[in-house]
Amino acid sequence: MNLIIFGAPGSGKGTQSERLIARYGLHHISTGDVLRSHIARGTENGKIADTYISKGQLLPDELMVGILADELDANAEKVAKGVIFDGFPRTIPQAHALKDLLEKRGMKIDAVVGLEVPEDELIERLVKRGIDSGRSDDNPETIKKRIDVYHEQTHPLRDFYVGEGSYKGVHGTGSIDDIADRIVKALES
Ligand code: B4P
Repeated sequence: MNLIIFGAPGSGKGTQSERLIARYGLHHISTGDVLRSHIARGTENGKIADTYISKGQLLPDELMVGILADELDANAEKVAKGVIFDGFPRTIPQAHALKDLLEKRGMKIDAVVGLEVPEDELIERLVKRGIDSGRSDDNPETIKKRIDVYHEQTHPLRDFYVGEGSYKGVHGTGSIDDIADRIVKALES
């Protein structure tokens, strides 16, 4: 099974990915984590990523797709057993690129889990995390920018995947356990 976990910043993608990995044994690719690892190691891509992330902007599609392709190649064996994509795709061109990258590997996306959370709760969660996350993008000004970018560039993917017949919207507020149960029900229904 190959899944995309989709939602606004702070919708709980990372949190619920952990539950799905534990249940289905999927390989986790979080593009946010991949980029933060590049930044921590001081790679060329990390230096570029840092300039976008700290402003709450998305990396250019071409660069991001190249980084994702490297990640798929570096973990080919695990990837073949099933993947959860967390934070990718974030634009329509990235969705097309993902389709091509997977087709070349004899794979496809089976479901897109969309975590639906009201904006005031997103802001509250990220401001709370920012108190001790040390992340350059968890401050009120950048959080607002990230949510604006989500509405402009990422939210249109919801209709794209509804059109593909793979979108499963899940109410993303309440306890982490309750949301995990809703996701499993949506996937297994
Ligand atoms: P990400 O790391 O993906 O950042 P994010 O969208 O904010 O998601 P994150 O994983 O942090 O939060 P989550 O929803 O899990 O990306 C960071 C940056 O990298 C982007 O802004 C962009 O610049 C760049 N980037 C990444 N991918 C890219 C791409 N494809 N193209 C271009 N650029 C890209 O929320 C977690 C928070 O909510 C936690 O604090 C958690 O404790 C809390 N939470 C979760 N569930 C909860 C619940 N039920 N109740 C209360 N709190 C809850």
